[in-house]
Amino acid sequence: MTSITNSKSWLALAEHQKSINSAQMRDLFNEDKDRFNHNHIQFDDFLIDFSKNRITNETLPLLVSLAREANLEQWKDKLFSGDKINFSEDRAVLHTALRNRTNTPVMADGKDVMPEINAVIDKMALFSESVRSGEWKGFTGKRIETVVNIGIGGSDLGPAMVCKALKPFGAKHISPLFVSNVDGADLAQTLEKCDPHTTLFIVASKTFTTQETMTNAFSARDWVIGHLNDSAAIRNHFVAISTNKSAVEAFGISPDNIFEFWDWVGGRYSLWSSIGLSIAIFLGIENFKQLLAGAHDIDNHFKTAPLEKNIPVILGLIGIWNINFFNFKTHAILPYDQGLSLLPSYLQQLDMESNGKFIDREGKRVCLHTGPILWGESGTNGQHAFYQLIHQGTEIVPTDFIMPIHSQYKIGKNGDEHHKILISNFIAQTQSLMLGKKEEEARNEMVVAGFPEKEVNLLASHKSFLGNRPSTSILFDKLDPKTLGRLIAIYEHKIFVQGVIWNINSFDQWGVEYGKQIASLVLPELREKSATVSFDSSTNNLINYTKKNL
Ligand code: G6Q
Repeated sequence: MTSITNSKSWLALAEHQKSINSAQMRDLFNEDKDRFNHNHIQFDDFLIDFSKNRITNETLPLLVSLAREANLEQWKDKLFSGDKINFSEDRAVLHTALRNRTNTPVMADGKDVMPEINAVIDKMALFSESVRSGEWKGFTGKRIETVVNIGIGGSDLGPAMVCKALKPFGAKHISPLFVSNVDGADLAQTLEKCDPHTTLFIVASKTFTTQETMTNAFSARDWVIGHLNDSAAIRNHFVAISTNKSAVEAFGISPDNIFEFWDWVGGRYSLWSSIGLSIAIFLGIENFKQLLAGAHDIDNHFKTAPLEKNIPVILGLIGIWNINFFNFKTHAILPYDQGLSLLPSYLQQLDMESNGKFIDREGKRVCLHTGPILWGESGTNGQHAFYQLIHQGTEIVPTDFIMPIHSQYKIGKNGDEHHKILISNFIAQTQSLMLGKKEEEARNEMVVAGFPEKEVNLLASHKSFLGNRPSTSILFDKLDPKTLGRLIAIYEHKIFVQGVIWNINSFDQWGVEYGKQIASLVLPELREKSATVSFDSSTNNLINYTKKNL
């Protein structure tokens, strides 16, 4: 395949970028009073405003042509129909089947996967309900009050983010906790909050071999057995989610307590599978199904909406425009919702693990920038920290502002004063990033405010803002399970769109596998008393210094 950078639309976009490189969004808004109208998409209660990006009326048609030239429509078909598009692992990519609430057959390797998916959802329903109702008892006959998910990466971030985001929908009598880091502090501090009689551990690991998860799981097992004085207690206090049944059984978890999933579910796309068990227990299975239903709505939208009106497509293309044509290499996720404070980390994995790749589908080095460095923090906290750089730094950071119109909580004056302040901050930020403030404007402001001339001369430039900084706003009515499902699926498909255009496989993760492979190289050396000499001088000395002082 010839590189996308030689395609007609790419070359046209490069020319177009040159012609608008110095255009100022504030002028574009002044010249076209309707700019918002033709640069937003509405989908039920979702409003996606992309008008504060550095685009003109010519940009989107060119970007959409690029998507067509990259065969996006055909790639969408391959995604949904179970083709093995994760060719480097010889796997289909079927997280969309997990939330296929219409139950139309989805084939993988010639077999409809829907019956198996539905059977696991039914098993999750029965189990989560028995834990919530108290029918499932701990070894000493007490009901479960704490559920600890032990997992890492894709087996942790999704459930942790969702349980935090949807806390108001959660059971009041069950605390969901998450342990991921092999740093013993993580498990130790979590266990301090747990009563062994009333704690259920979910060991979540697709492979059931991940060093961090297994180390934490073994220590948690020792803790339970140590407190309850009987290894038979494992049956009541441990369940597993894995594709590796034999390893789970070897750990001592009964086959009845294994929740299955499949190799065609990538770790970072797995919260929709049984990896979501902690979500189902905390929120209840009906809310878990609503989460699935929300994602399914976006799957349908992504499948059927014309490219020009397709939310993930437009977001993906604007991302390409910013990264590849403006060279803006990072992207900030700024949710104005405290519940979504883990969303930046969640999306960081989803995006950077999917598209942080320099080898294309033909095995050659790509000749363009791929995945952006994704980062972020909830608003308004970030405003008092890194927004300084976003407003006045030398690096331009495109941003996604995410905002529910209604809060999950009623508190303060009239029950909504906090939320009005939050909304006003979000809107003010997007406006000022776009508008900026010329030095002359800063000077005039200071003169009107009565500052002495000397101070005006000293400070006007410091108080100026270049503006023209791109942002996209994503609004919805209220953060609930269905809405969150939609939001996550929008980003999943956005990432897919970009991977298609960059001609990379968004679904493998050899960088992560490499980390797993090298994790055990140093450990034997740390256990060995004699001096280590087999590595480079820095590594040898780091090991030897540690051993000496351990
Ligand atoms: C996700 C990655 C990675 C994975 C973890 C945990 O796409 O592959 O984050 O989820 O490394 O792996 P296990 O579930 O196998 O323990």
